[in-house]
Amino acid sequence: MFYITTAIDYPNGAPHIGHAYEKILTDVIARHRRLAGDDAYFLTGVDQHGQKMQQTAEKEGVNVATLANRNTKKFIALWKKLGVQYDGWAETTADLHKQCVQNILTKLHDEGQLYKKAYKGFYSVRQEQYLTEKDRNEAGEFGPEWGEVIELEEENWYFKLSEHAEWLKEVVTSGEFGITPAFRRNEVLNALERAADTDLCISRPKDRLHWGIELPFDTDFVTYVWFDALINYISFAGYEAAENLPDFDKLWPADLHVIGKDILVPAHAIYWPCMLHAMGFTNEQMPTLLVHGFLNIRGEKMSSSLGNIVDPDALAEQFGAETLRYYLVRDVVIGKDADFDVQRLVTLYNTELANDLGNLCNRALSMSKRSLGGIMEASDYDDDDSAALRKSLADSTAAYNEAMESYDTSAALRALNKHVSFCNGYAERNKPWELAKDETQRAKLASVLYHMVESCAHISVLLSPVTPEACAKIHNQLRLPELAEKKSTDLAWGLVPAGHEVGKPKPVFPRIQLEE
Ligand code: ME8
Repeated sequence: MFYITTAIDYPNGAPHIGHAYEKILTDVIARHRRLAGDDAYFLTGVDQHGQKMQQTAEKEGVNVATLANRNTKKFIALWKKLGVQYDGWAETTADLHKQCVQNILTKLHDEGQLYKKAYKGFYSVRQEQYLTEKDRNEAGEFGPEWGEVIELEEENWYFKLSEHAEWLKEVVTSGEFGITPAFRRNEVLNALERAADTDLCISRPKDRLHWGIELPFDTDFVTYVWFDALINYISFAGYEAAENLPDFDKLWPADLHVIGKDILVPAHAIYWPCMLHAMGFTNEQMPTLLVHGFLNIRGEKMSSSLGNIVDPDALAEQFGAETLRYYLVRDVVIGKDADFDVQRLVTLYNTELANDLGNLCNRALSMSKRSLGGIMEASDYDDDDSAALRKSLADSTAAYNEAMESYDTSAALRALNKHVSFCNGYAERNKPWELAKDETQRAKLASVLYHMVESCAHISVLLSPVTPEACAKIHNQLRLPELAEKKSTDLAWGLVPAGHEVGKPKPVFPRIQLEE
């Protein structure tokens, strides 16, 4: 089973375009795994506890549970609208999750992995963590990335993270704890050099933060939000659970935790593997991380203070959910930052979907209807250009599969578009509309149209993880709904049977006209 998760989002507002990118990327990868013949289990959800949630609730003057529930609904509604089809939904206020976190804390406490100590120091309210001297910048200050920094003195519980640092270095270096893209691994190794001697504060006194999971062995404290949140990946996968949950042994280790670059270090690359190691997970049971970049706005970070937050719900309303899906996984190169650009969204859609693929499907079907009565004939006619088309399809399919294996959705979609462009060039060169006027060219006409229609069938299967609804429409127009059941490994030439009657074309990708 291919077990894939995303980060769980803070529902302290409405979901933004960065949240949407991550969920869509993960959905596309999960759908592609299924297309490639795997079983896949996709878990996502919301991270409802923590100081950020408590602060937002205080600012808005609402109960924090009410805030969490209200905003969680916005996330669920958006994922439905965007076709993000998850199998499991993780809400950290769920009883089963709280129970799992408390069981783990009890076990670690019993085994001497946790200790209590008093600490006085600087604390970043934004990052919800204590700062050390190493966190000061060259000017000797705590930089703006830490937000408001206050001085605190309090007793807390600590996890002996430093005891696992050597081990972590080994598994990062050996690749047993996988981090992709590979350049991110160095970032982790560098961070480990800096942080190897510090333990992790895993509690917050209740008089400061009440919105969290109570420590089972010291009820004056709640659990630090990251310690709670990371556990979602196992609690909702059935770890040590009696409830009606997935079979943990079938899911774990996670094949992929899809996360943004800001939560790689220290949370996912340091805390999480060390927590798993302390719980007794072996090297073979370590998950793999897929780290994506950030979506920025004109080179700037998206933030409510800059007022430049892009709302994916409004974009889906205006341009369609699948237009947004296509744009995000086509334009953003995995691992890299990208600038969100609505003009580019429209251009990519109009060029690659409306003009290239839409045009190919339309002309292939309408000409087949008009000149062959919609019946795809087995024709003996062949020539170099048709052989080149078949080679182009084979090459594009291979490039698509290879790119998708490394989660490079952008390269995969470029590979598909290359074949679509070839097909449109093939139509221009072979002019089926001219061939149809000459009875002696009947065999060539049938062959040319077959090559075009067959290409539409292949492309509509390969593109289906990204634009599932549009591809289902193409399958229906081809009158081949069974294409939805095809695996990428079944895509040999001849998906369209000889003698098959195709349906009428109806534009699947209408052009977007942007008003000035
Ligand atoms: O970090 N572009 O929640 P979150 C791309 N609750 N991705 C972005 C982004 C942007 N502009 N902004 C945020 C949290 N993200 C924790 C996670 S996991 C156990 C707990 C990504 O709502 C970010 O990198 O701040 C993260 O992967 C996800 O959105 C949720 O961010």
